[in-house]
Amino acid sequence: MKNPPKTMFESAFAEDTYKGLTSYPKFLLSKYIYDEKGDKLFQKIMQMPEYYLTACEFDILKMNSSAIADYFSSEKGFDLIELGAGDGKKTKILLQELVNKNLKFDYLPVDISQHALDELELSLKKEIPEVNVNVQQGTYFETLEKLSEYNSRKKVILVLGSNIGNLLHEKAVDFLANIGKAMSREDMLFMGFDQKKHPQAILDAYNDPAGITEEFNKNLLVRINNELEGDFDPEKFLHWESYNPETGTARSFLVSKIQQKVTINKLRLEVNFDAWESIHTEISQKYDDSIVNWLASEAGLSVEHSFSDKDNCFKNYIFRR
Ligand code: AVJ
Repeated sequence: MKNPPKTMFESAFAEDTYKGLTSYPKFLLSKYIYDEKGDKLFQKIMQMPEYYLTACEFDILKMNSSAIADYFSSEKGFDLIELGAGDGKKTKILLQELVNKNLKFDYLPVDISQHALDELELSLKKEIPEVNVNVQQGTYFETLEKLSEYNSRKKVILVLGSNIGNLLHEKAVDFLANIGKAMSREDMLFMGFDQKKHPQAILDAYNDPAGITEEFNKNLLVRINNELEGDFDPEKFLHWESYNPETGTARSFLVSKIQQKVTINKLRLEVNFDAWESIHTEISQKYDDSIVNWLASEAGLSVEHSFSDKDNCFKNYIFRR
């Protein structure tokens, strides 16, 4: 069956998995890593010494919180809208500073997971009770659209953690342009971009010796087993990372150690792997100022300011329309 009808699939995950495993070369989409177990593994990754991104961005926010708060500030108050809030560890530095400065604002974390939002709201109540929290369950763009319809005061949109790095440039431009559509002239976008650096540091961040990143990557196979009745043996695949310093693209793969056949019942699919055949699973794009400026201009935005750590390991940019 080359082009099975849409109705054959029980979910987007099923459809995308079918497409990826019947393509050549094979691929899977990294967004499906993040079920409950994937979320937990990513929390672990953020605490690994090799995963420098989190510590670098934490330092940037810590060192520049006052200047950042001044950029955000608005006389009539503002809405701080965070796309993909996670556990809010980094955001809390900014929230504390905004509270210290007595600025008028509401914090609107946006996430697909109501559970993640509930936990964030609870921890904020304990740690920074002065913050008005107004959680938004939904997809980024539905929520942004909704908010730009109702709201007249300044919006500051926050995207931390270089989450944009999972998108190829063309998709990244779409992402930025979609955010831009929801922005008025006084609004701001504050976004993190991991920077090009020593290739070995990047390879180490995505290939830790403890194997946490490997487990994170293989969670795709585990999810296929659990949700689509697959029979992948994760042991029969190895995690492989590559980094191209010319394009700034880090790529993750799962490589079949042997020739093997995998059955996925709910897709009514048998997948054959040659020995050493790969499945591409994730990209983690690295940037420099000229790439970020180019992406911004393609999306109809411009860079107003940027903040970086002492080693230029990571940067947070402020964009306007
Ligand atoms: C959540 C997309 C920023 O690409 O660095 C971490 C995900 N993948 N280790 C990244 C990830 C492997 C992460 N982002």
